[in-house]
Amino acid sequence: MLNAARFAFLPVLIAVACGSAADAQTLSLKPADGPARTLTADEIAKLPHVQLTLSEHGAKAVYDGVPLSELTRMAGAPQGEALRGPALAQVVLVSAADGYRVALALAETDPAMRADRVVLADRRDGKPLDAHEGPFRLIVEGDKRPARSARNVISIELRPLP
Ligand SMILES: Nc1nc2c(c(=O)[nH]1)N[C@H]1C(S)=C(S)[C@@H](COP(=O)(O)O)O[C@H]1N2
Ligand SMILES: [Mo]
Repeated sequence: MLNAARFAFLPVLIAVACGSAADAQTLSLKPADGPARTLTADEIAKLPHVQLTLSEHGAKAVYDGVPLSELTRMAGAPQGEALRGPALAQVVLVSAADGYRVALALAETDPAMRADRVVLADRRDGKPLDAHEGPFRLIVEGDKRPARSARNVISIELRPLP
């Protein structure tokens, strides 16, 4: 009886573990003012994507991802011709599950400003990113070292400098 009671907890434990794994498949998108919104991996998969081929340690990997400009636009950031003046001092702060953070200038992420693309990748070689780097990874095209390529990205915030 005691053993049966103990095993009765197993499905509960499994459900809790799966629940928290599902919660991690989301991204918090925070405008410069106003509340953050949460995007699921499914919602991100439906946004426009671009493809980048990266060579890491000699091996090639093809990443698919959403241009960061698409996400900053959804968060109300100015783009293109409107990205001038005080907007040039806006920062895009990308944070990862382990506390790793990468700051970019908003203008760096704008395809009307720079040829090198900045992307939130959600697929690698056609498959969803694994637990080591996913579900979302920042890719900064043209970087000579992958230090800004934050793995396990959980939030993107617009931060106007005071
Ligand atoms: N979340 C997170 N992303 C990170 C890091 C980190 O410590 N945490 N390290 C960075 C550094 S310095 C490098 S070189 C690459 C290493 O990526 P890899 O583990 O896929 O080789 O991840 C980058 N992204
Ligand atoms: Mo690194």
